[in-house]
Amino acid sequence: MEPAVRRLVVVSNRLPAALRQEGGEWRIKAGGGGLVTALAPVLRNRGGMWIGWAGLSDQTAEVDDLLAKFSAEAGYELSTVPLTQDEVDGYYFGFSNEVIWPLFHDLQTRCRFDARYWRMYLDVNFKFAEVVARQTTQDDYVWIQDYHLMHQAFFLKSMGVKRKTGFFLHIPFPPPDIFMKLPWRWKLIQALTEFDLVGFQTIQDRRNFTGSLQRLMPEAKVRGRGSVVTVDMGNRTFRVGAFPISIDYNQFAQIAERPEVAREAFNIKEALRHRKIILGVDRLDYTKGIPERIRSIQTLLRRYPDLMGRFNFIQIAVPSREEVDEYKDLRVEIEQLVGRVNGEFSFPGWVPVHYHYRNFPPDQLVAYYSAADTALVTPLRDGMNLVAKEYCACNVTEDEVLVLSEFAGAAAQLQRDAYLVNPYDMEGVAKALHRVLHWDKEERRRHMTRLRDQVRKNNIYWWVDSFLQAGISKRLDDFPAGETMTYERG
Ligand code: ADQ
Repeated sequence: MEPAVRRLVVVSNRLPAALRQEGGEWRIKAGGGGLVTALAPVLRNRGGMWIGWAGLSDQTAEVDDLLAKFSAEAGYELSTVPLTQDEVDGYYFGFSNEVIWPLFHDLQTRCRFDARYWRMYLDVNFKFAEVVARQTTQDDYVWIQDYHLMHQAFFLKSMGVKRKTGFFLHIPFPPPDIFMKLPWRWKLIQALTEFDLVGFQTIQDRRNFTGSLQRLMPEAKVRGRGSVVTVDMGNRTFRVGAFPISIDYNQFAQIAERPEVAREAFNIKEALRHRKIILGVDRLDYTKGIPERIRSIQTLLRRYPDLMGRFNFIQIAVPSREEVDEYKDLRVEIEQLVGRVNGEFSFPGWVPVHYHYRNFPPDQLVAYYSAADTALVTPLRDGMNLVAKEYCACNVTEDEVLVLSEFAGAAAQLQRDAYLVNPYDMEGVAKALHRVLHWDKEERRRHMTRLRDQVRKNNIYWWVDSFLQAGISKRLDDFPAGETMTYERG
């Protein structure tokens, strides 16, 4: 029988709080992005803890106070791992974002394989592991998140610290031919075998991982079938599974049903004179395929001039990694493309592409999801893509269409009812858009109803349950919620 697990401890690069200075004063708010969206409801009021970096190289008492206040409101403990600027540069901007991020998204030509990055990545992982060792006990389940922290179990074990560990990779795992290009491939894959459970977004990612593992460590034998399998390393075993992450479906659907959000959605439609709306929503990142998407819109208008003036494409891009040159260049490229397409096709009273470069509050984002007739979710490669699922949850009228990249993890679950496209094939995307813009109500409803059913059933709580079940034979409800619990299970 499994020993009792007392607490759930999440470890990620960033704490789920974003700090910024305004007029000399620090302010704090809940962080954005897929990871926080997914995990904050899981820890709330269940006696959990979140360990991570606060996002600053110089943490003052004022910041500590803000974090303590945030923690009290969030309903779980926070524990910070302080990092210096050099550490952030080497481990975060360097190894995580210039090596692993592009490599794991199959974009190896963007990688900078710098040995200094690798050393700093190891140093910082060791530092994280020291905090994890100090802040946790053998009764905790330590759930490590994402590609920044792949060496946690390895360092905990090398310190002689026994913990039950699970690791979840939010981004894809590349095919063996691409993974093999990593100069530190053996050490990295060996470190992953030290977790008790390694989770991926899709079965294909899991296969890519076991494929690379068997090439590099031929003693590894994979046993079992289904979404979770066992890997036998000779002297020990660990488990590997596919756990497609999801969203809090009910929360999105409920926001979409609120009268003020429905009104805002109507206002958006009215401002665009009830033309069809095609929507893109992404972090501004080169994996999301935003330039290719805008070119697809250009192709759509060139091939089908009858569509002139009959739809608007709205691209919402949330600023991301703004300090990095590559991201600055991408922003310029997107802005130029928007200008070019609008310059080519606008006429009095109609501008085809609307572009917003900012963070949107949840209500406003949901209003856009509800107003849109078609979501165009076309990453070049994506671990999952929560936007695709959020869009379905918000379509309470079930009268909309999801056009989805076949290279998003979400395609594995949604392929039957999303219209799948290859984001590199701009003619193909244009054709797909032309076709779905002409779908009748019945066809739209048939597909959207099934998409929503799929996301509702396989929601974020299902994701947590399936991971915990595989990791420690427990479910989320086994970590009892306190009286102040503020949300309901979906
Ligand atoms: P991300 O790459 O951040 O996540 P995604 O899954 O699409 O990608 O999540 C983005 C989140 O940001 C969504 O929750 C969305 O609502 C929010 N967002 C986007 N634009 C916004 C805006 N302008 N204003 C406010 N919020 C906005 C990583 C992986 C993904 C994986 C997730 C979860 O890259 O593949 O799905 O983690 O595992």
